[in-house]
This record gives sequence, structure tokens and C-alpha cells, in this order.
Amino acid sequence: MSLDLKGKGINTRVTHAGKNPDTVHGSVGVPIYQTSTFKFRDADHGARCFSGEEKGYIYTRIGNPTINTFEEAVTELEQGFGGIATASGMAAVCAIYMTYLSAGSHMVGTDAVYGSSRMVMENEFSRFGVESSFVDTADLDQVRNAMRPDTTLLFIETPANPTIKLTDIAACAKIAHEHGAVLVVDNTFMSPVLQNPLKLGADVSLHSITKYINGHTDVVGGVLITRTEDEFVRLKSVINSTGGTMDPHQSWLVLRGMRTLSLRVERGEQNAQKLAEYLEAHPRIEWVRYPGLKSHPQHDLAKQQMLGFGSMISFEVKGGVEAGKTILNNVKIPQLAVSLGGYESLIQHPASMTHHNIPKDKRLAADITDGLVRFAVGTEDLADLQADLEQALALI
Ligand code: LCS
Repeated sequence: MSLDLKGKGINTRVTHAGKNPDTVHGSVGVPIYQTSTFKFRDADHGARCFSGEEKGYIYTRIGNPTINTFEEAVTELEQGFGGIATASGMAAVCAIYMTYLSAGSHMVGTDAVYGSSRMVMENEFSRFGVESSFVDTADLDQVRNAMRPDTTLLFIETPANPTIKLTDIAACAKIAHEHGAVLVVDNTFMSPVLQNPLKLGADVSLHSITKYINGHTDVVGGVLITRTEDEFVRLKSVINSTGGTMDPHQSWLVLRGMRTLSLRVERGEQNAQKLAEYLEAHPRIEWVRYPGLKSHPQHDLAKQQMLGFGSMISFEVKGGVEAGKTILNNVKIPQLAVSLGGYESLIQHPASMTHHNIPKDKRLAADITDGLVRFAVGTEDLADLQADLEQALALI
């Protein structure tokens, strides 16, 4: 019998969520069902599985026990109706666009979303007659003004990548629903441990699993968790038929990584808070953005809608781009690489890396300045990270 997780704390849920499909051997680890297809008992059984009269696995693009265990587990963490695992975070983003937009419809999105989430809309979906407005969703008036009668999707990322600006999820749910639109929240930066958008009224929570949920910088993946059965059925139908699904081995790795999610998040956050305070007080730093700092313009919103402040910091060094490069080239512990949410610290330059594909005028309008450095804080010892930053800052 599986453990009843109702009312249990986040650490217990991270550890035990998701039913083990092995009812034969009693394995504690979840088996990898590395198969593309499943055998029917007879022709009638096959027909019943296809018609939905009987539950049963058919074909791995449509469902697989290892993938389903991961989907169940992450749904438990987000407290949603159902989860759908995807091949990558971008496959999840595109599934949202394909499901909620049609020729002649319009979406409103956060201007500082992950670069490709914006560019795939402006460069590719626009070819199919879909319109979009990317605005500063931290400012609710900009959201309200951007909504149109044909707006069917409000897509926000909070905290936003890489400006660490926050968007009020509950307020956006209200605005979206008043316009008959759905609210989708990219919850990647917080993970289900630190923010639960569905509880705040969002219709779908989205993650690039590549980041905190997997946490080991060795798998690319995504997931969508819905608040209601209706949204689950709509999205599942689009994803199953368009094929951006996860595979069983990928799901197994991600499930394994996820079992330490709350420990990693807690440690990363402790380090990030101290490092943000250290950087803010440093004479060679121009500014620091971290939701746990009192100087963050939305520190109160962070305390209200988040369960912690996360481990993503953005900062700018005095001396702009060249001084920023000195930091990137001289820190020894954070590796100079894109991505985030792994156990190890990573550092990168959004203007020339993750957000290079956004035209400069749009990038600057979204406050992604040329000197902005993004620091994904890992689980190393705080003293070592701080000493490393100190020696790099001394070179400026
Ligand atoms: N959403 C957010 C907030 C992201 O940061 C990313 C990737 C995605 C979606 C897409 O997920 P993927 O397909 O890569 O799994 N962000 C990256 C970043 O900041 N550096 O490298 C990738």
C-alpha cells in the first residue's frame, strides 16, 4: 500500500510522492519500463484500452509506468490535478502555446521570460497568425492594459529570468480569468518546494525540469501540472499527439534527482541569502537583485507568495561589461555555463548568452542590461564561495 501523503510536509512528500508501479517484486527503487509499446491480452482488451473503457498502457508516447510515477510525484508537490512530463522545458512551453492559442488569438507574456520562450513566440508562432505582447508583468497596470478581447493566454515567469523581477500570481489569475484567458506560470526558478502557483489560482504550473527538479545538470526535461481535469485533458491530448513527451529513462533519472530537491533548495537558498548580502555591501558592486534582500522592490510580494527566496541572484559590477567579464573569467568555483538549479554554482552573462537572441532594444526595455551577471548559487560551502568571489572582485 502506498503512503497517504495528505497533510504531510514537503520533505516527506519529496521523498515518497509517486506510486511505485512494481507490484510484483517489491522493489523500493522505481523500475525503468524501457519499452516503446505494451502487449494486449487479446483483441478486445486492446480495443477497450483504446476506447478508454479499461485503463491500460498502450504505447510509451501516450503513457508509461516510469513516466507516470514521475508525473504523479510532481503533481503531488504542486498540489494539482495532473502532470504531463515533456522532452524539455521548451517542449512544455510550446505545448502551452499550441494548446491555448489559435490563428487570430493573442497572448500576454512577461518581457523578461527565458529568451527562447519569447523568441519562439515572436519568430515562429507569429507565422501562424498568433499575436503577442510582452510587457513588464511586475507592473499589473501593464498587464491589464495589454489584455485584449482576443487574449486567450497570460504567460508569466516569476521570478523572471534573469531580472529576478516578481509577478503577483493571484492578481494575474484574477485578470486572466476576468478576460476568459488561462494563466500559466513558469515556476522553474522556485521549484514546487518554494512556490505553488496553482494554489494562488493559476491554471497551469510549468517547469524546466533541467533545473531544480532534476538538480544534477545531467538531464533536459519539462513538466506541466494543471489545476483542473479539463486543462489536463486538453494538454495531454495535444502533447500525446504532437509527441514532445519524456522517455522512461529520462523520467527515472529525474525522479532520482527529485528525491533530494528540498535539501538542495534549502542549502542553495541559505548560501544565496548570505552571498546576496555580501555582494550588496561590496564597494565594487553596482546593484544586486535577490528577493530575500530588503532592497528588492518586491520583497513584500516575495514573502507573501513564495515559501522562500530561492538561489538565483543577478548583479552588476561597477565598470559594466568589462568588469563583469573579469568576474566571469576569474571565479574558480562557479562554472561559466548557462542553466541553473543544479547542485553546483553556475555563472553566466545573459546579454551575450541565454538572452542573446532577443533584439537589443527589447532586451534593454526588459531591464536585461549589458552588465547583468546571473549567478545560480549551488550547494558548496558558503565560505569557499564567498572567498572565491572576493578574489575575483579584487581583480577589478
Ligand atoms: N523556462 C525557464 C525559466 C528557463 O530558464 C528555461 C531554460 C526554460 C524554460 C527552457 O527549458 P529547457 O528546454 O532548457 O529545459 N533556461 C536556461 C537558462 O537560463 N540557461 O540555459 C537554459
